[in-house]
Amino acid sequence: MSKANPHNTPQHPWYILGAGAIGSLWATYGFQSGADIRLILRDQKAVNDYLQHGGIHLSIEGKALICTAPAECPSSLATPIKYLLITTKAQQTLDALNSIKPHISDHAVLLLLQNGLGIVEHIRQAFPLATILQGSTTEGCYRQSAYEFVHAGHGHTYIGNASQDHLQDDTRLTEIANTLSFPPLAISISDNIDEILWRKLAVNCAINPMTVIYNCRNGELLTNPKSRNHMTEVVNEIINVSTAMNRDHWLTGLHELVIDVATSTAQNRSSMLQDVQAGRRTEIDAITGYLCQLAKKYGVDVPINQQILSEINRISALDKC
Ligand code: KPL
Repeated sequence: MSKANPHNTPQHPWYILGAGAIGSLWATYGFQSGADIRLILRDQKAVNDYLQHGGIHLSIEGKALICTAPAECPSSLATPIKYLLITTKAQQTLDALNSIKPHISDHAVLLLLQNGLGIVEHIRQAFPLATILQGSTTEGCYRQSAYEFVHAGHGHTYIGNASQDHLQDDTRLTEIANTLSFPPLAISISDNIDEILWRKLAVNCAINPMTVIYNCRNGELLTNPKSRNHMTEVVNEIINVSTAMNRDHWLTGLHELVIDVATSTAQNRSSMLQDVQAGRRTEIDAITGYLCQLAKKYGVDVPINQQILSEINRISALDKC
């Protein structure tokens, strides 16, 4: 029996592209609250594994929640996609979107919820009529095994119009936010999502690659004087880039923010450290790489971040040997 949908739902299901930690978090709470959620997995093998595993298992404070939402792969998709939540890793996004492009309606709503920046410009070119939204979340969720996740900490999520995009009015945005606010996940709309994403990028530049270089948890970056100094240098360069872009006011208190995030996530292994340890490609190009591209465009020297970019690429290449 299908569950009643208490949400102010769109007429069409929400498809979720990417069953990593954040995609699985949304899929599970959405499924549990009766929303029409469909997962898009990489291929038929992934769909079979998902079915064999009995769906996604999410544990939260000792309770286990299960999501058995329908899962499809690019070759089995039938219905046109009107609402798509994109939670793939930044570097996988374009390939994943291209694999389902024929199924995406011209005027679809595409909401990106992932670390890193620079992808939206490519998506806009490929889907010129779509409404492209971006989001940022502080929900803490990590993967234990293929379809097992832990919702480790509650956070908040903001969404907003990607800059220069077809502007959605606030009512429509609120409606979209409501259709994805599956308790306990809460989404608010922001009229300056670019600022939120820029601050998040800065925090990710200052923490994620450093945990790989120093091979440590987030909190240990602060207790080791060498890594702490190194982080300060990274942050100073980010502020210089922001100043050249007239965005310095977006980074007020950045040094303190980085310390707060490293303190409140002290026990975490950053997503980049987890990627390196699992032999996966990292998001460095969409994080430090994107910062370095902007630095070049605005004529700002960022030697420390350049060095970090090379170092992470070197470490990732070694892993593949
Ligand atoms: O976003 C993160 C990540 O690991 O990607 C932080 C904030 C650094 C928490 O671990």
